[in-house]
Amino acid sequence: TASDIDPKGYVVYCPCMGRFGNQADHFLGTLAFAKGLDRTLILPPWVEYHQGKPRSVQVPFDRYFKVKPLEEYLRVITMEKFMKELAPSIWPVGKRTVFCYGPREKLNGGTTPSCNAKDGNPFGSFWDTFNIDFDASEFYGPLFYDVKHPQVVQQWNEKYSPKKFPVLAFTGAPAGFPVHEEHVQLHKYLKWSNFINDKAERFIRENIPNKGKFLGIHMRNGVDWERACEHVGMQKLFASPQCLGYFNEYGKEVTKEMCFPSEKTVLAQIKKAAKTIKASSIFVATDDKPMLDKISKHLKSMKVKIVQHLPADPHVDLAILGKADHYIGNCVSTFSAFAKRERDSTGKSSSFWGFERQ
Ligand code: GFB
Repeated sequence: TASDIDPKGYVVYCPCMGRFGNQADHFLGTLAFAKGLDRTLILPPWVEYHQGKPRSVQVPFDRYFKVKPLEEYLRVITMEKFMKELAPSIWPVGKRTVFCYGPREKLNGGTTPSCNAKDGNPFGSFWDTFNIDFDASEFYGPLFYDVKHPQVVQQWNEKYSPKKFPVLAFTGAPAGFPVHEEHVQLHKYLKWSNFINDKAERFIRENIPNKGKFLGIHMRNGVDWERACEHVGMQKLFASPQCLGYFNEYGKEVTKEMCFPSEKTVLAQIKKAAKTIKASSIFVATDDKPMLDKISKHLKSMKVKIVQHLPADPHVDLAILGKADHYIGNCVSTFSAFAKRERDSTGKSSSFWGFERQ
């Protein structure tokens, strides 16, 4: 009904960059952006890349997270609900403008400057999920997302009033990457859905002895990561500010051991942490090599059970990592960073491979 429409307008975007961890970083920044403009945030689905599928798969936001806790921070609506109930009146076909900083080059030529918002994967499949075509492009540059400054908010509202532009639809997240320092704490509004949480709890109940503590570890060790870690030596790489600080106040560069720690380092840190917390089990999450035998051999003098959740489910892995008594993650991975933020928000301890804050 019309009374449901937010006169202050809406923000929506395509989580078009990276996989879950990257998208979560962007999501936190976008929360702050929508809040700054005092608009309702339309919760976009998560974009996934499934093997054998040429186009991305869109998973409704609320399959993984509860909507209600977010409402404590700002007004939100799922994209499914918005498109079904409100778009026909507030954002009808024929009146859909897409926003980008500046024109984006069309993959196969094209002459008029445009956001080309649906060009390529996942861009096309994302908007197609809701049968959205754009009628116009709007280049918002040199405006930027830093709406913590009141004058920036004013500029956005003057240029794009909610009356003229009820929906600001962005080709990509209106947020920085990695997540800005002041937005890290917004993670507390991200609460796993019952669907994910129940799976995590069942796994723990059935596989992790309830006597003694459990250590959760995330090992990012696939070939894509090995390649990404060729860029070590830089001041910043993906999520590295979570360790080095946003101004490199805790370390001047990303090292190989932080990004792609040696087996020796990994095994030694697991043993040390397991001893310190008196772990009776170790939960292993990884995109590739779980090293179960190696870990078990290295810890053979201790009585610990080593478990992994199979088949692989990244969200359940993260939810389990969030519940561990201690956690070791990767400084550079945004997937690791997700678990670290969740644990910070609930007061749980974490450490990192190959890095210690002095
Ligand atoms: O989440 P993500 O953006 O984090 O991408 P990074 C890594 C993906 O790998 C996850 C899978 O979304 C999962 O699908 N994955 C990683 C895992 N660790 C685990 C795990 O412990 N368990 C399971 N089940 N799955 C960035 C990418 O990854 O890496 C960038 O997003 C780029 O686009 C860069 O490719 C090299 O920050 O780790």
